[in-house]
Amino acid sequence: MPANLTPQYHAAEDAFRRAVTVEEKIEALQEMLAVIPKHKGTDRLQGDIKKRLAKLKEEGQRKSKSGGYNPFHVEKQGAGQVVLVGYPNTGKSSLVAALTRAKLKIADYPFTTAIPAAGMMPYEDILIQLVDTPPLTAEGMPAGLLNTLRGGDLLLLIIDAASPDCLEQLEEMLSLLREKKVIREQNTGLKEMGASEKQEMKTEPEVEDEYGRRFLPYLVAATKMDHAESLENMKILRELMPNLTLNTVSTEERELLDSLREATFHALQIIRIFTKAPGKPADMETPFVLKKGGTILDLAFSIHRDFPNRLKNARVWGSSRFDGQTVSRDYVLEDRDIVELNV
Ligand SMILES: Nc1nc2c(ncn2[C@@H]2O[C@H](COP(=O)(O)OP(=O)(O)O)[C@@H](O)[C@H]2O)c(=O)[nH]1
Ligand SMILES: [Mg+2]
Repeated sequence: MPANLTPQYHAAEDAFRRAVTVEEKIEALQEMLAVIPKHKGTDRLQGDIKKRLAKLKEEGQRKSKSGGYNPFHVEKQGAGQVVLVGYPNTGKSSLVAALTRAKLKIADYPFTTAIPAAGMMPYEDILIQLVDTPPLTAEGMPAGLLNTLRGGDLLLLIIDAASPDCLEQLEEMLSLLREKKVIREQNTGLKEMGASEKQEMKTEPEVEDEYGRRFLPYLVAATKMDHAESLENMKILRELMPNLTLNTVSTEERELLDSLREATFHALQIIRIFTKAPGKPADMETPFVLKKGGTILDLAFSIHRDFPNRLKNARVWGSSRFDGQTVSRDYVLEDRDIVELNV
């Protein structure tokens, strides 16, 4: 029996996908349950939603019982949240300090960073949140860190280019994150890998976790490029992992820092949209940020939950065939488009 789901249901499901906090997720699931057409064809779906709701409520209760404050939960701010991951002394805190104005403890001994700390990184007209974290260890992850990672939009895996252990650390880090299902299996291009194994990894289906969230994308950055050994180490790393996209960086080199800002922006897969009121110039200072592939409807939704209902028409300057073209609600926007929404 077909489910015949309504636009109302799809809108609620959309809200669930956008939800970040447990509270938002619960709210969205309740809405889904409220508007889902009640008949045999949706029985299983209804059961599934109820199960997810129960699980989230339990999670929310656990949180409030433990006092409400969880240092490993970092509230999202800005255009995207990028969580740094790496072993001790690889330069995570220094990098966050160099890219943001955050004041962080930096020292030549390990475990200076005990809990996550965030700073905002300017990139052109937006701010991207960087989260510094306590390090991975030989035993794996410190308690709580997994939640911090899962909460992010993008991981920035940090290795120390000056260290002879950097290849080993990168491999360990990748396998740990795969094992914890934070990142998906992927062909990293290791030469010693057999051909059949590579094939298998490529065809690995995109799996989601129990909340319908996808595995996180990641970037790899090698720090301390100003060290004498770094260039040679990176040459070897590139030979052994030819398919790896490696961002080399140093707190001492402005250009490398700027390239990393840009790589981070692109990896976040976001677009910036400027809005204008009819007959007025656009506000070119503070763009709305949408996921790549975002539509007029997504833009309206991000301005206000009710906005899509009131929207009469929209005009676009930028990606449209001509300036000020009237477009439909499902028009896919591009980075730096200007949009006029009329109600
Ligand atoms: N020369 C150089 N030293 C760095 C760089 N980044 C970090 N360091 C040094 O590496 C050590 C560890 O840095 P820290 O940021 O605390 O590493 P974390 O444990 O990963 O947060 C400190 O002594 C830093 O001054 C860099 O780009 N160049
Ligand atoms: Mg640190």
